[in-house]
Amino acid sequence: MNDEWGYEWGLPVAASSYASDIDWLMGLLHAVMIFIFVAWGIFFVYCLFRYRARDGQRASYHQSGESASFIPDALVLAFEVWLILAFGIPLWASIKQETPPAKESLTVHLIAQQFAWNFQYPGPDGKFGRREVSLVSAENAIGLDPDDPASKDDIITINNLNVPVDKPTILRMTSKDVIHNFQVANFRNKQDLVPGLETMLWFEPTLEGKFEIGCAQLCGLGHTKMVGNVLVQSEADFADWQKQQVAERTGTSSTADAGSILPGADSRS
Ligand SMILES: [Cu+2]
Repeated sequence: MNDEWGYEWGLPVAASSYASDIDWLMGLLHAVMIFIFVAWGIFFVYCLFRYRARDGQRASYHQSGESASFIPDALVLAFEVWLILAFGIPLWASIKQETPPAKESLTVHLIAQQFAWNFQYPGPDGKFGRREVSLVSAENAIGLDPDDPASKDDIITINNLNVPVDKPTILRMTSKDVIHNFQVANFRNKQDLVPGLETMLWFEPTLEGKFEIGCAQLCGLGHTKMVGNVLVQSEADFADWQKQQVAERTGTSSTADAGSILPGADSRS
């Protein structure tokens, strides 16, 4: 399984615009924690020898200098506050609050269920077909309304998310049953999908390739099987894929000249 997505020792290949910032923060945190661990370890061993029981001398259990004891704790505290204020909160805010504008992004709806990921693309008309709970069936997993004109060219995929490279993708997500969590480790992101709510996640892939989608919220017996693929394609390949999907969906080949789902992508041809 691991070969399929190219996992090796260490962190998975960083493949989104914010992945390297998160990796830098994780690296900093680990480096300082290793330093603190080693420094405390050396100090402990020193104390074991320095204050041990010897001939004619009892072991000393009590600290003599009161004032110096707070200094290491204060340094660790100062580091952690600095880490949170200088890096953690700004990075979190930039990912969570500075969503790319929808008109420059690909927007996809994601409806999770036990145990699959259903993706809905708006199609060339740029409009998402209406979804209706009462229409949900084995064949119509997301309850797409066939009478809605906007639904005619929608692309529906299961467990496969195709996205263009170097363009933001915005996922508008919900769940049909229980709480799931969309995660792509290569993008360094994660977001809950909650029944009755719409949650949002965005990412801008920086590498073409196939990456693993995993469910990061224990959601039932099939949880571990709830995996999918995100295929990051060049803009041209993505446009070809879209045309092919729309042609299959509408049963015509005349859609080749239809507009792209992707705003600003039509200049290619
Ligand atoms: Cu799940």
